[in-house]
Amino acid sequence: MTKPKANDYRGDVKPIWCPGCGDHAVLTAVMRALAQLELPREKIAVASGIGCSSRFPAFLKTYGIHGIHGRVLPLATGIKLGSPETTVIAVGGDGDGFSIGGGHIPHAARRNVDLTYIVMDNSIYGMTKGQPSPTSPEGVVSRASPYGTQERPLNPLLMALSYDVSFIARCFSGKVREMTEIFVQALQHPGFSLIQVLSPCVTFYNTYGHYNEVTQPLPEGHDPGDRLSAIQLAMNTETQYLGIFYRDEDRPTYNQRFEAVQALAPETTLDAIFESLKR
Ligand SMILES: Cc1ncc(C[n+]2csc(CCOP(=O)(O)OP(=O)(O)O)c2C)c(N)n1
Ligand code: SF4
Ligand SMILES: [Mg+2]
Repeated sequence: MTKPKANDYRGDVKPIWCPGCGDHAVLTAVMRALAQLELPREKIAVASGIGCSSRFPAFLKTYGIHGIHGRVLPLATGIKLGSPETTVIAVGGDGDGFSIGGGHIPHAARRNVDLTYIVMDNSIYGMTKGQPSPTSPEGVVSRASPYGTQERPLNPLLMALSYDVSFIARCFSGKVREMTEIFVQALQHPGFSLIQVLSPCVTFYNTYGHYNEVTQPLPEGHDPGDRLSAIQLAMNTETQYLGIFYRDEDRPTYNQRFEAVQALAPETTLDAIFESLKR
């Protein structure tokens, strides 16, 4: 079999994102990472919520499902439990993942479902034309906040670190090579990985210039096994570090736990269960 190329994973539907949208770079990095890992297309499923970023599965030639707003993690969890051999990628935006869907992250984390969750964080609701999102900085002026937002932004990495997600990283759409490398590692991680991609919305909140200034690689020598150090680095909001903040590979995945339970549970049938309920 010949080695796959990134383009082999490209779908027939052309991305409808605005020219310059950071999500184009994320798509390129995902296709390159899948090719690098030589994953067969029929063994990949990509699930999403709703938003510009959530249109992602349509642009790939893999299995995919464009789900409902905020429910990408339950959807992806179900796919992984039902089809353990499949590599499952969950994608979506900051609104989808941290606002309406925020309540699902701690549960995916404590289950350690073997998923790669890529959040394209543009700090705005792109699809609905530019309302502030949970990661919009204080004071952002938008159509829905003409006097500036009056809320403090959420820090997604600190949140993930406190939920004890087992793989946590941050990338920037302006750095595709580095992003590809992180996706490769996240896809290989046995457990739940959450990657925050700073992915600017050029139409409603263009942050390329800002991120070019404030992003830099994690300090050399950072030990991803050191959660406290990861917390300290994530607390730095002046400098937005890029790279793998935290990684713990010594935990069972949800599928492994299920297999163990299945081995313990007696063989039974639905008929037998209904019979026992009659008694
Ligand atoms: C239950 C529900 N509530 C609200 C909406 C409207 N809606 C669609 S996309 C979206 C936000 C999208 O923002 P984000 O997830 O950050 O994605 P982006 O478009 O920025 O990539 C909202 C509020 C919806 N589709 N469904
Ligand atoms: S509106 Fe923003 S997030 Fe949506 S496609 Fe355009 S640039 Fe991307
Ligand atoms: Mg958004």
